[in-house]
Amino acid sequence: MTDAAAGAARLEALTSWHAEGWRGLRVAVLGLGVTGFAVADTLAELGADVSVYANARDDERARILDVIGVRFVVDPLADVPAELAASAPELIVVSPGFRPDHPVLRWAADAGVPVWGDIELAWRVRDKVRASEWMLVTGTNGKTTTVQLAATLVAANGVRVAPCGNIGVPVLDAVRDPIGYDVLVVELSSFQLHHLPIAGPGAIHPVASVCLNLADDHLDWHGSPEAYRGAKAKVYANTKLACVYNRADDATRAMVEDADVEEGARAIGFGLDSPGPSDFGVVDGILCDRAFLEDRRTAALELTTLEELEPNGLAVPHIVANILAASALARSIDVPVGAIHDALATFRLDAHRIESVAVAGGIRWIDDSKATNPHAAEASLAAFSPVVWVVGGLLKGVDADELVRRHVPRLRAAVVIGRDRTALVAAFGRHAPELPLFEVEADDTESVMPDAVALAASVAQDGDTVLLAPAAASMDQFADYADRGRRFQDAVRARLGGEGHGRPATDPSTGEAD
Ligand code: UMA
Repeated sequence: MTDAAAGAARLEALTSWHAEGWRGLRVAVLGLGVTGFAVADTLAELGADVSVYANARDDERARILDVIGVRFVVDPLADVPAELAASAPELIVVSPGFRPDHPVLRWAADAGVPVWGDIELAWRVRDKVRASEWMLVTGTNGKTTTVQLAATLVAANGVRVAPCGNIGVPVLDAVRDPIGYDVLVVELSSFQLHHLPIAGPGAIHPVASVCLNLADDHLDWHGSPEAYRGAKAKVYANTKLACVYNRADDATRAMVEDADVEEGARAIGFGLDSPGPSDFGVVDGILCDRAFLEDRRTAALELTTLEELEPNGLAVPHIVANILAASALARSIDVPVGAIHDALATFRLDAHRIESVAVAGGIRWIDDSKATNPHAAEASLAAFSPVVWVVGGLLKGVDADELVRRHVPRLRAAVVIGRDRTALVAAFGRHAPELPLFEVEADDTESVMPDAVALAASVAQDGDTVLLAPAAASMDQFADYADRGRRFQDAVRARLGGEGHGRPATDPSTGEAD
């Protein structure tokens, strides 16, 4: 056997926490964020010979790596570090933020060094405590809300379940939980999916899976819409019971049709219209399961109603779509509809997701800072009218022109934030030359939101919604979307003083799903 063949055979056999081959395996880990740290810690525990490479130092993590015997190299990573090449790694485990055309990944491809993501590693070692079933959730928008919903619904049936993945908790941390879980609901970003194999020992076999929707995002990372779509489509590979897709988004249906799934897996559609047999949907304000019941040709099961969802701010169309998708995942593993109904009654959305900040003088102020791409802003805009729209930030190579064009009729005015506002201002110029348009020229983090809020207040009228739905990432002016949302809320409260009061932001009568 050649060295390469022996190396491949060794990695092939690494399908269990308890496999012999981890010991002494030379692994290079790329990145020392949340992922890189969990990967290095896991591999050290498995007895591998681990080196971590990152372009910035993290003192706290570096100190712990030192204690657990992991080498840490800080290097700009503009090219392949000499130390990495010289160490001849048998495996590279890459953090999701590294672009596929990164020099180290190109070098690995040329040198024949296998590259895994953290998700593949987690799948291979999932039997550390007890092998749980995995549910996979991806999509351009609504992933995190759907993961939280699905985990809440599954837990309502007395099952030990963890939401994890791109949501912020590495899957490796869930896998190494001392008690273990029956079910993991895993949020997968397109970056994580890109690195996942769909066949062979590293390929996930989920019990159920969903791609919630597909719109252009992260094109700078993937290189093309096709590559982004291809990554998302991997979510359905090898699904055992239910491939859940969005009836209003043909791209997700096509992904299911093209997927290689396990014998007996079903395609389950969700949407805001009436469900067919094998679907989840809405009839006369009632959310229904018409998939997981014997007599689905003639009957449906009631999950909850829009009226019951309304007081908690959950009756907004795109959240209803997320609820239907999460219910489909939960029903695929036999969570009773009664348990779903009761769990939904107490579910709350996270901060900065169409969060109502205040209502004052007939104007409501909504923080949807989490709308970090045009598709998310679309769903948010569709739920309100008339709108003073606070928009802008880092567009990540995505074109917002169409979004602006479609929503002009519902706009009272637009307030453009962000360091580079050229593309958005040009889009408004093309599609709404008459619309009052304000640019926030201040560029220091402190002033952006107070200025934006003052401009919005100067134009908003009784009955309007001032909506922060930036359609863009935040990092040009803020630490992250939460920082951006917090600063918006602070600015609104500072301006209104004691005047405003929060209340759930829902208007189920308007808009469309994502
Ligand atoms: N690094 C380099 N060079 C690079 C890129 C990164 O050296 O070219 C190093 C950094 O110095 C740092 C580390 O890599 O040491 C950071 O790695 P990372 O960017 O992969 O981030 P993590 O901290 O590991 O967090 C990742 C996800 N981040 C990204 O995909 C960018 C987190 O999603 C996720 O919660 C976490 O793993 C756990 O799974 C965040 C995200 O923004 C929230 N995701 C995108 C999204 O949701 O749209 C995809």
